[in-house]
Amino acid sequence: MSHTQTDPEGRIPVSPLPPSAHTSLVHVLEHRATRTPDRLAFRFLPDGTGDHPIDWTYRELADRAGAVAAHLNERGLTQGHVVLALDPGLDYVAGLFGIMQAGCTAVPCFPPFGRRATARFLSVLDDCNPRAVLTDPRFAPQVDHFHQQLTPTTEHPQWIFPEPDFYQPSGNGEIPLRVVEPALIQYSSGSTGDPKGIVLTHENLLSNCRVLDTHMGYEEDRVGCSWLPPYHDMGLMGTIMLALHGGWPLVMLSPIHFVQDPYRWLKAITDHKVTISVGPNFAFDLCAQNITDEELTTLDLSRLRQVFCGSEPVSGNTMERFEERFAPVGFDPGSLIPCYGLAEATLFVSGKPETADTIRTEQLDKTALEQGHARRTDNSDGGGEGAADAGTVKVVSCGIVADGHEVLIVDPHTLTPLTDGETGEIWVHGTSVAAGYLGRPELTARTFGARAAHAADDHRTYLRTGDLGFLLDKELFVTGRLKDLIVISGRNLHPQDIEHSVLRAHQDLRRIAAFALPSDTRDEEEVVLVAEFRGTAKEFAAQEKELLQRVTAAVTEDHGVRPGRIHIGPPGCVLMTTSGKVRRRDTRKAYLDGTLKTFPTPADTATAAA
Ligand code: 649
Repeated sequence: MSHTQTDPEGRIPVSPLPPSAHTSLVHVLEHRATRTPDRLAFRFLPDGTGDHPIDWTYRELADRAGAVAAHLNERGLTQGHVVLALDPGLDYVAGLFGIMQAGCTAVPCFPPFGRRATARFLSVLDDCNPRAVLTDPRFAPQVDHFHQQLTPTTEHPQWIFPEPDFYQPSGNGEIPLRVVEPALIQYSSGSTGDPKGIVLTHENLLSNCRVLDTHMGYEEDRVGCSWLPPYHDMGLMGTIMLALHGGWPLVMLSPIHFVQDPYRWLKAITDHKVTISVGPNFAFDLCAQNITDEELTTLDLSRLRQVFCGSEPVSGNTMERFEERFAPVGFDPGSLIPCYGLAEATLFVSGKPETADTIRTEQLDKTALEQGHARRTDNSDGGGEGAADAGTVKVVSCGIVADGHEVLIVDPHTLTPLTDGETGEIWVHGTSVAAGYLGRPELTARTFGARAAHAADDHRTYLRTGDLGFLLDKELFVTGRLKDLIVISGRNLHPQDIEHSVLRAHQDLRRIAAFALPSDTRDEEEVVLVAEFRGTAKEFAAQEKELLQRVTAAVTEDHGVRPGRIHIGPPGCVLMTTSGKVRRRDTRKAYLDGTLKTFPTPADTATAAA
């Protein structure tokens, strides 16, 4: 949650403080437009090359954002969600800050171009019920069609199709600056049918900028370059907001231009004397594989000092290939920064320390790692040496945790914190952690309000990332994703949460296993529960009906799903590991095979007695 002081209407008061002390990025923009109006803020390469760059200074950006804010306020939009579905470019940046400056909450979304993007766009509209949509005039003819496809309960938004004069300050009257919480709803890139809007406060956005600033250190001549889509955390909070906050220019090109020809990224870095950039692992592979010898001769990567690589597993081999391919044109391997983060934590969670010269890789025992233990097989020195042999795996460190933030590695079943080198779920605490998911209190409580077990002195709540990893000498290694075992109607349910509800339903229920099975009657999965009852067969028979009712009520109430089947049996019916963890998959298998322990039925008893 935000720690920012707001007035009763949720507005943040305007302040004349320097950027480090500002309460929103809109204030930072205003500050820069006043102090350094003529400095270059953003440069966009409309055709992906250096031929026709468009430059905006801080003053120009602030004027255009102010014009957007004034237009919105004139239309009665002084709060509420405004979907921002413009194409990548400078107008998008003006739209972003203009929406926030108007007092509204920005909801960035890919424009509704093509079937998948349109489906996604409509599901975002249904989920956040925006008061307005800011998108390109070419979509104007489709508005009726869009409205027909929205669910009936979604109010029709105002559609705003900016023509070029939209961004021109009208010059009459005050430009509003009324910043209201929350700042932004970030839709995670997950499934279209189940969009989850992550609610970010102004403090979340600033916090992420501050920790990245601290991590990166100060550089006099910093220039950034990004081709990432501006609709998601990495291209939005990681580049546009970070550049504005830090006061250095950002050169932007469209993701389409990058994918068409990855050379354009490295050429932009060369031409615009770029010192910092970012991309997912695949981008480094594309460049290492596709850039021709002839193109290579036109590149100079010697000014690059920081290149972040995150958002998917970082491959040591990819990094090596990139280093080798571009060393002849001045690329310094020390500039690569493997990093980890997620939109639920605004963006950045960890990255290679500024002081490290090389990427740190560890050669680990494969079998041990599969069992959750990071065991070195040699004296890996972080040099990124050749391919690992069959029994080992090479993992790349995602560096140290963001300043002021905590990462816990937790056994996802017992919720007990694990020690260095043990694999578990990655939990994060800190000011960058978002307020929650829009309109989903239970999911928010489960995901953002976790507490560790057996950690009496730790009263913090944590974000459960759903990722698996381990810490080694204070560095974070990400090893995979914790499979959400129960998926019902597009919802991911953690079995341990359901089991917890069952435990609380009745004092004589002890071990529980929850898992999903296809429903017999409906075309979807359902929750199946196996629970141990601490009592005799006779006691069970007397209480069976009440037990079933209580369990059903507790699970339905806590999780919004009604268990499809419940098996209550004697001790031993839930299969456990020797260390006391529930073996859900094995219990599920035994359930299907009909080999679970059961209480004898009255008929069994009668037969036995005969
Ligand atoms: C992850 C974002 C975080 C993400 C980025 C720091 C110009 C140039 C550079 C610049 C500024 C201007 O994927 C990246 C750190 C950027 C600084 C840029 O500075 N978010 S997400 O919500 O879409 O997905 C999160 C999930 O992705 C996976 C995890 O499953 C995570 O839950 N993920 C990784 N998996 C494996 N290894 C990693 N390193 C991962 N990072 C994210």
